Amino acid sequence: MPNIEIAKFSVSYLQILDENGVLDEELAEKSAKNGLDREKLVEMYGWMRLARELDTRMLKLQRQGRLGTFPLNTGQEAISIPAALAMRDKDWFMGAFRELGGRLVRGEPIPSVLHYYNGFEEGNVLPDKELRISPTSVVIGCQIPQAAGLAYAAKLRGTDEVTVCFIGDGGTSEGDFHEGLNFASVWKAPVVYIVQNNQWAISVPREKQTASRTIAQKGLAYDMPCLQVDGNDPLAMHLAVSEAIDRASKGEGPTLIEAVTYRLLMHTTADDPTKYRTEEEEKEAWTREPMIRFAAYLRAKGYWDDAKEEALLAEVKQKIEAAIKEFESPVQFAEDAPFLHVYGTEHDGIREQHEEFLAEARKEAGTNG
Ligand SMILES: Cc1ncc(C[n+]2csc(CCOP(=O)(O)OP(=O)(O)O)c2C)c(N)n1
Ligand SMILES: [Mg+2]
Repeated sequence: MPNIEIAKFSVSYLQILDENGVLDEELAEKSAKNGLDREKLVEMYGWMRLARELDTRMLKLQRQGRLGTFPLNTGQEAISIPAALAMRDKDWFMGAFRELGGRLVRGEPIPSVLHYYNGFEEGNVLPDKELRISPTSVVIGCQIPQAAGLAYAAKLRGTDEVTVCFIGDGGTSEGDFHEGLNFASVWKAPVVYIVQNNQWAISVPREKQTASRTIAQKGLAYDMPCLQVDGNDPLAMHLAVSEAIDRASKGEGPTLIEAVTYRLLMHTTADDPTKYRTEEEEKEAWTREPMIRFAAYLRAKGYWDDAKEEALLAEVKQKIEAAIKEFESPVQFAEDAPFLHVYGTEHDGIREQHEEFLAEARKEAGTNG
């Protein structure tokens, strides 16, 4: 029997700014033409600094008993922030739970973030629906087919709106991942899937997660453009996401981007990574984190200096403290509020559960009516 090659595949890797702040000039030019001028670069660095400081401050609040459990974002700022900056206002941001920076860029208020992680679902009720940010998806993978559906609906309505959906490396082992990608590809749904491959799914390391050499190649099975990107390089992420959004908005369908990064801190505040990984591994990862190389690059370009850093830090800290003050001032969320906002339209099931909940609450309060 003849052995005829019927298909050949390859996966490419994109990096523009390496860990030493050294640039690929040709690609950098492409990135500048794509909108990353001096002003946009400095803006991006500002968002990254805000996200890093907020993460650090939230960890302290949690340790002081002033905030509930939350997932740490430190080290992953160069993924959701450039992605959100590459998005247009009309696009949809569909997060998992490790996209703090991107949410801030899209306009999610810091007090909303804090309320959510303090156990109030109301943190997901954003003051402005037009922000087009989905609620946090704690159920791993559930947002993947939802993103395909949302994108397909936008297409059916005749818009050119694109959905940008985030997933963790662990999320790619869920059935939802394959169902979502399959649907998106068959129906050419305008969606960009970004896998934040941070090497860990709580205590499960990347090599136990999948035997695939790359996570990007999982898109090949669905004949979807796919690539691996240095997820610690904000320039590369911005370019990759911009191009994918462009393709999707022109009706050319979905893209899968594997953003390679590292979860520098614990999974959530309830986790202790010293139980399952070494200090050496963490130390090595810190040498590749995104803020140091980005600052070095901006300084080399003459866009950044100590005085600017100091001023930015003061501004960011002030913003965070003001948000904490707002978050900690008395607020009354109605105990039945989730029944009113989780679904966009009322339906019998929810109405029934709502009534049951109110009856139970009245009984507990001893008022019985
Ligand atoms: C369906 C489901 N199964 C299990 C969990 C428990 N869980 C929460 S986070 C997590 C690991 C997720 O890892 P990954 O997708 O790599 O995202 P990361 O936390 O690294 O950002 C697991 C298993 C869950 N939330 N949902
Ligand atoms: Mg992970």
